[in-house]
Amino acid sequence: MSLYHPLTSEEAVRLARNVDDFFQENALLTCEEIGDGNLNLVFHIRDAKNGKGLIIKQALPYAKVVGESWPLSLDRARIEREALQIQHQLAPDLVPEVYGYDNDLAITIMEDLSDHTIMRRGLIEGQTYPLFAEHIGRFIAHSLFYTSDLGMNQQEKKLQAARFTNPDLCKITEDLIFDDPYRNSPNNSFTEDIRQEAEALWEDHELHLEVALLREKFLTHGEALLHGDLHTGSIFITQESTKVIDPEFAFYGPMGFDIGAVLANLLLNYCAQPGWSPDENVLSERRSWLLKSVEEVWQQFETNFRKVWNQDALDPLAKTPGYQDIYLQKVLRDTIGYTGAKMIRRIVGLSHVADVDTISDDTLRHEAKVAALHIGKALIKRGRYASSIEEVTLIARNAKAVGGEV
Ligand code: SR1
Ligand code: MG
Repeated sequence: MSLYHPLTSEEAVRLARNVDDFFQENALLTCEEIGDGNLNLVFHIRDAKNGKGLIIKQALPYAKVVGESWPLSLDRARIEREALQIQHQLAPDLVPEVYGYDNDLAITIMEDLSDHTIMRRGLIEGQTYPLFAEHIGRFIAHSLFYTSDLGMNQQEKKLQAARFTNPDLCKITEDLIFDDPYRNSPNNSFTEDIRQEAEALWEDHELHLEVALLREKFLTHGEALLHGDLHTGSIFITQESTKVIDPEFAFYGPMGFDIGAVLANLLLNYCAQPGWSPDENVLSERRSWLLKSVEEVWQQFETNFRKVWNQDALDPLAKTPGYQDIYLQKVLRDTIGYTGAKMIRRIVGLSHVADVDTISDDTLRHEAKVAALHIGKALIKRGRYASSIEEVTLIARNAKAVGGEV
């Protein structure tokens, strides 16, 4: 019989007390359920006296955002926890520490990051983060390189890929990113003011071809252990620190998918900023930072990836002249395509982003959506032919829908 049941706060506190050497024996512990995502319960347990805390995350057997009619495997809790442990090993300063777990209850007990802010919230409020690009570029480079055939034993990699077979969560991505937006799917969710733009996506056969190729790559190219959902809601941040959380969508897929997730969410915020910035000067500063970050995230990824490749590559042919450059060009092209796909899904698909949807001014919210669709489409169509990251920022800067020139 399964031991699984959703935890009560009392049970969460009991589990927290059992973590070795963490809370003092008689500590007065408080517990708050703070899960605001689509899929899980999240308990924050703190010592009322000194504020020391930890997090217990529990997977629910269905997608919270839809309800019990959308069942999801609880094994994703194990997948998330194992991915966190691997990523923490590869980038210890950039991933929270796991203190414990219980596979039957589908829980992971981990470091409390409540002194950090969710990056999406910070960006909406106009914050900029000077170390973000270096941190996330290094996280992506290390977590991808050392779990790929380049950086780990190729037989162990196959066994590891089997442990990260994640069909339920991959199906969410396959449907919500690479299917629904391109047809009249009941899963789609968009406002009437963008119906014309949404319906144009259903008829754009040039776009469909590129999305089909991106989808095929997502389905078949097990290059590295991806985070799988690396948007700005999966990143906790301060001016000094960046922590990547929530890898429950982890699986072996194409590297560009993770990088594209980061860039797409910077660009969604870029499209939304007219709705958040108090005046033109602030808007221009924030947008410059966002576009600079798009370029720097890629550059930091590339620099770190080349460095670990040159130091640690295990593949016998890795040092072949020209191979590294061709490999990185492929990752760049994939990144650009996935960036576009991840922008479009957040405007017309099931699950949106607060950056755009919570803009209070109707016109600015509408314009943000149109801009995101415009840039997203252009990136998907450009991806396969691109040769530099600057092509992405040029497309964003020049998009008519954001007040550009083209
Ligand atoms: C039903 S889950 C919807 C979305 O939330 C997650 O963060 C993923 O991005 C997923 O596509
Ligand atoms: Mg998540």
